Amino acid sequence: MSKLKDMHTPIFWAEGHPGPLSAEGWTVTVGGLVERPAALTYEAIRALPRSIADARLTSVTRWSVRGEWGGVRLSDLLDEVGLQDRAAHVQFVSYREIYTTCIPLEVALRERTLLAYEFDGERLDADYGGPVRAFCPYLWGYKSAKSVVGLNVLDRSVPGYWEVRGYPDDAQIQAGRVHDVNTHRWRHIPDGEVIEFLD
Ligand SMILES: Nc1nc2c(c(=O)[nH]1)N[C@H]1C(S)=C(S)[C@@H](COP(=O)(O)O)O[C@H]1N2
Ligand SMILES: [Mo]
Repeated sequence: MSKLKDMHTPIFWAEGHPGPLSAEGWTVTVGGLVERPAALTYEAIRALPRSIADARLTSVTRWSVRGEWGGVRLSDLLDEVGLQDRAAHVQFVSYREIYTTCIPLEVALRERTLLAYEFDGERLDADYGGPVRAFCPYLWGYKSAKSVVGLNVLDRSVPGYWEVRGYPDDAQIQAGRVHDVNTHRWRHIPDGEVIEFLD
């Protein structure tokens, strides 16, 4: 069990649950418009500076879960590989390469956008996108690709799994009611990013 599971956080695997995934041998390739393309093992990702983002993952299907997401800031990771001048978007590629999604570089570089491997101090299991997933609290949850095996820095946004099925590419969080997974209550959220606990 995990805290996310204890709270009954929904588990979304639109492309099908991959089954258990092991951190051992896990590699994230980083390519596209970078100076030094890399293949980072799970251990190499863990060796990068660890950051904690107290923030919410908020789904367009109107639920939201808050906790301390731990991982490496995407900005720190991208510093390691260096960006080329034309870099403008970051594409995440999930395990099996069926689920992809892109976020603007400007959002990728914000302090709470992570390549996350923990929630409230526990390692993420495959249900919740372990061993490493994108975590981007500034946009709807479909931008937070799970079980990431690739990052591609691009000069344009490539529509991903949900974007080709009609969800907006900008994924701006809209005001309204969401089910708060932590408290089992409905709460109102304002437009825009959902970062701190909102009353
Ligand atoms: N690979 C993959 N990543 C994914 C999804 C998915 O179906 N497959 N669903 C997305 C959506 S719509 C949301 S809201 C969050 C949900 O994260 P969770 O399943 O860990 O709660 O994951 C996102 N990342
Ligand atoms: Mo979602």
